[in-house]
Amino acid sequence: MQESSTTGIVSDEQSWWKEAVFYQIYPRSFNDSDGDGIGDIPGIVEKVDYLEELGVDAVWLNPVYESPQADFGYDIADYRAINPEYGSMDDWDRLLEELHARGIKLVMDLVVNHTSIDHEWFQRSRAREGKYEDYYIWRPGQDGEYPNNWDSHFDIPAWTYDDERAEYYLHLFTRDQPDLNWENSDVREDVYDVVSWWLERGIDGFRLDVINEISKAPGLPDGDPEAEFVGGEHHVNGPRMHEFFDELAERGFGEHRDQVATIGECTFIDPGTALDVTGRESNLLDMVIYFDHVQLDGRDRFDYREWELTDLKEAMTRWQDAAAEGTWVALYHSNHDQPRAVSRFGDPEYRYESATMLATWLHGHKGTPFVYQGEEIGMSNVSFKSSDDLVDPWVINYWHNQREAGREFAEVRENVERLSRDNARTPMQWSDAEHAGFSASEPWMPVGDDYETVNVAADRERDHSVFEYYRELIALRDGMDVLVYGEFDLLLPGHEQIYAFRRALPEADRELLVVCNFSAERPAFEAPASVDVADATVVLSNLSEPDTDPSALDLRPYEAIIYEL
Ligand code: TEU
Repeated sequence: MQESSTTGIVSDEQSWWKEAVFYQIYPRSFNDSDGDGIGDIPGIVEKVDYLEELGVDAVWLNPVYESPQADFGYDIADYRAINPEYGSMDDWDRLLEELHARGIKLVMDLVVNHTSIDHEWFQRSRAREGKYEDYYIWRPGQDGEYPNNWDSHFDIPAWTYDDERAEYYLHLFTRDQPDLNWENSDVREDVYDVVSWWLERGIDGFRLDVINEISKAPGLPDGDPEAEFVGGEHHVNGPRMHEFFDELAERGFGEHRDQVATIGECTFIDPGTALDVTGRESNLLDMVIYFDHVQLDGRDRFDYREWELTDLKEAMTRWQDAAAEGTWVALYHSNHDQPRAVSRFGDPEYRYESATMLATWLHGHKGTPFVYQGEEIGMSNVSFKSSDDLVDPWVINYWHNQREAGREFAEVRENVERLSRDNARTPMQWSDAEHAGFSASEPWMPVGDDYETVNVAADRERDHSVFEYYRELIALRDGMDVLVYGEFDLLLPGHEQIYAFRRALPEADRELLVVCNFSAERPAFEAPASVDVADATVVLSNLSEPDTDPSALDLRPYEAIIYEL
């Protein structure tokens, strides 16, 4: 397994995936090698040296399987084939080889709550063919109405009527993503075969999409179809979840389970349930992707609301407490489903400062940091001039509902610009060349307006670049057990501008103090009496000439400093 870290004295059990920094690649928007405007696998291969230079240890690749792309790959038509737009299985083999040659691991996306309507299983199920008849969740309507009052995550009813079968099928996401019926053991066996098939190809793990939704509530359908629709939080953590998780771990992951990383995306999860699924009750997951900190601004309901820094502290600390109790968490402030962090938690006017402060803040917590493509150069949200600019099915549903309610696009534009997933999916900005160096032709999504100044090539020319700072921060984690395994202790919990905390690994006699200014102002930081700063030295800071004495700091806008105590 993993090379052990330098001090060798840690309280937690060591694992490569705890010590790693992951880089997330959204293939459609990363790098286009063949000039069709769509990113592809050979395009990723062209950039493996870039990943090595950045210093990441593992890649999480969003779905690259055959798919009609109704939800851009989260609607899978064939789990064992590569989407032709992205290349071939040979290209994928090459990618794995090139990453492994550089010591970088590869984690794939496992989407088995649902498939695409184009999947052969669904085609056979809708035709009631043999064992496939119950592969999905089919129900008759209730007097011409939906089978129950469940709403999908994407602002549409969770049921769609299929003319061929003359029944409704359940879909917790788009209409093109029917939910698999996990109650059926044939379905489960087929899923386990898919998992083993990929593990045998030598991958290093899976990120498991919405995995806590696979077990649906008992007695489905229930609920009054005429009652108001209820949302996604009602169909998570179902009654057979632990049983299915254990079976998947045993029969799907089998002998590979201990070597690979399993990262569970768990919607609406609480810390107690996270402890359960990371070992207390079932042993499928190594770590969870939780949502509290990315729902503060209303993103789960597509309805922007103001939030305060103390809300963020509470959301993160709940999960740091869970980490202390023995669960492990994925640390992220960005991904393909989230608006860009610089716009959301920082300030694009202070792009360098806020991008680097947010990186310090995130990587400073206990857990495994994930860097989403473009984050390492401080890419920010984009503007949507009209409804024609919307691409993601979720935001399109939201807009259609608003339009039906009589609203103009101008009235919802702010919500869309702040919260849309499209913000994260614009092409990676490699240079100031046409189409940001992403493609030789018009990309599938427009490039960000700022690509001429915000791009990899330009960033690397700068004295202080976001990219260079990420490199330093990622390198710092290597051999710094306190950053990986140290206890987390929030300081100044009530402060609305400063987010400060301590990390401590008493066994190794190491202690860090992390101070982050989340504002464009100059708040004063005063070290609490409980923190001994007498021997403090600066380990890393995002601005030059940081104050070497943390007992009383006059912080600059978006300044971040890590001290060793
Ligand atoms: O995301 C699940 C998802 O949509 C979450 O954002 C969650 O449902 C929401 O925050 C709750 O309101 C995963 C993938 O990351 C996403 O890209 C897919 O669209 C989705 O599953 C369906 O596969």
